[in-house]
Amino acid sequence: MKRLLLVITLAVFLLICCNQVTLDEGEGEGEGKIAFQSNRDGNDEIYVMNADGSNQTNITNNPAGDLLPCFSPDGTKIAFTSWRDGNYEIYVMNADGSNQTRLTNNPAWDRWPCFSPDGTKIAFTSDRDGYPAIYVMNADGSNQTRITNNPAVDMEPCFSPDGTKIAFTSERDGDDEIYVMNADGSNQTRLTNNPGWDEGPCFSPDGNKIAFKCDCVGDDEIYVMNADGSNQTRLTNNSAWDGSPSWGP
Ligand SMILES: [Ca+2]
Ligand SMILES: [Ca+2]
Ligand SMILES: [Ca+2]
Ligand SMILES: [Ca+2]
Repeated sequence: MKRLLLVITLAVFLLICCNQVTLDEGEGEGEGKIAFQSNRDGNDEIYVMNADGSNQTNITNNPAGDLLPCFSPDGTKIAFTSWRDGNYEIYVMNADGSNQTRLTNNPAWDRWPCFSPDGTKIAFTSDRDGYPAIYVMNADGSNQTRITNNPAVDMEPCFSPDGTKIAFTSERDGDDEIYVMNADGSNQTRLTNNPGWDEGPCFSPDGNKIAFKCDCVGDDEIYVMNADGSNQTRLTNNSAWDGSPSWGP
């Protein structure tokens, strides 16, 4: 159940945090759009819609699972995860669904793509080396490089607004905690140290703070902290599930 909740949390987080990008007018097909995942047509597909919910359109139309969309910052492309070739791979397509192209190609699970702020790189999670780790590749799929090397689960990469750092979630210290590292994988630093599951890091637009989710007090609540991990403050306080923080501009 925990694992299911985690997967759902990650999915929702990525859908929201990665995709609610307000795009400058005229920059691309995806301007002002929200990409999301739905199985309303019988299997998981990537949809886009206007920010007011109108014009919801299935842009993958593939019988395999298509999930975890992430808009490029200029709105022209969407990276996503698909099972269409027999295991999870990272794909990219134009914002209208055309030109769907596979970027990874190996029997491991490659998931959770997220563009860098300048659109030149995609961070993602893969277990190709035997354990889920964070990788970065160029946006065309070249130069796929593992930047974490811990046998525990590392996942949910999220670039800082200036592109110099990546926040992520790791189980390396026994339960999920939020970590941050330089974009090349150096200087991996734990930011949280709570008994619960700390997940879903999301930078503030100025990069000074990180929102995340933790069940530290018995159920899932949204927290915010300084980007160095100090001053962790609970923002929600109720018995329902609270998660998937996304920091607006
Ligand atoms: Ca599909
Ligand atoms: Ca794969
Ligand atoms: Ca924890
Ligand atoms: Ca709650």
